[in-house]
Amino acid sequence: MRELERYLRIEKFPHIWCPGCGNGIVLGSMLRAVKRLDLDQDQTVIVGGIGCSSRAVGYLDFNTLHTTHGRAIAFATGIKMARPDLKVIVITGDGDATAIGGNHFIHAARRNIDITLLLFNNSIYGMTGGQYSPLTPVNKKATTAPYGVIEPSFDIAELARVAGASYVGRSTTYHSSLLTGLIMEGIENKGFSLVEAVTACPTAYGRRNSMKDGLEMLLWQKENAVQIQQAKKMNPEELAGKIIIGRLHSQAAPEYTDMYEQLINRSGFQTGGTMVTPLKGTQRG
Ligand SMILES: Cc1ncc(C[n+]2csc(CCOP(=O)(O)OP(=O)(O)O)c2C)c(N)n1
Ligand code: SF4
Repeated sequence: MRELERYLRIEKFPHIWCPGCGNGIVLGSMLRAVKRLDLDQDQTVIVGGIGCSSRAVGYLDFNTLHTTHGRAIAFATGIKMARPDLKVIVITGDGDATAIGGNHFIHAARRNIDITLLLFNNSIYGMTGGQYSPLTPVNKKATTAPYGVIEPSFDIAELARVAGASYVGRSTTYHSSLLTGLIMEGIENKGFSLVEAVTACPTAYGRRNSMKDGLEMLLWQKENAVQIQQAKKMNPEELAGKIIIGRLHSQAAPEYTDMYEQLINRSGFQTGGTMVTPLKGTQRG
């Protein structure tokens, strides 16, 4: 903890999270990644949405932005477009990113804009008391699904990949050093990176689904996670209900702010409105 103190706004503590909540583990993994990459705090922007997980930005001593529900990616896109030189990391919950913010999510992936999205997947809307989200597994209970969810959930990693993300990784909070490594890879990737962190919300999800506390939820993660290399040797029946972890996808692809820069150069205009050499046919009169 002491080694990470320089990244924290210690005066904002104690934090709001419940005993056994996995959010602290995700945050610790992220800060270890930042430390190992030796990121400059002044050159790094961390954007959060709304929810328990997104509250993390308040505890972080970087350039931080606590935005509106579902809109963290939209704000982050604006920051990256204005200042492509900055590292931009988004912290968001499963409800925030895949329900109200779902549209921003797929389009950021499609553009392959250089943002790292750290998705705290606790399978529920924690802050508002346990409504189901698009990532709540089928048959699990929520305040809005007292007899179990009947909607199939997204495989958010797969959605990111097919939409165009150039890096996708997934880990659990039990596998926190793997999580750190994936976040490092995500930050280093030039393009849209999704790192899904499967985390525990004992308060709004666990107790309603027969997992009494954070420890039991961590042990559940240990039992049910399968490394990608091992998963490739398993059949769909064996993989049912399992969480596949590791680097799921990594493929270099053109990045949006780079392409935009090239467009500016091709157009003969510079940012700030200064005309250099207009393209043939763009001059009037
Ligand atoms: C526009 C808008 N709609 C709804 C809300 C209420 N709200 C606040 S947090 C939240 C859900 C957060 O869930 P999730 O993103 O899964 O984060 P968690 O709290 O589980 O970390 C909702 C619906 C809001 N603040 N603003
Ligand atoms: S409600 Fe759930 S996600 Fe929110 S702080 Fe408590 S345990 Fe964590």
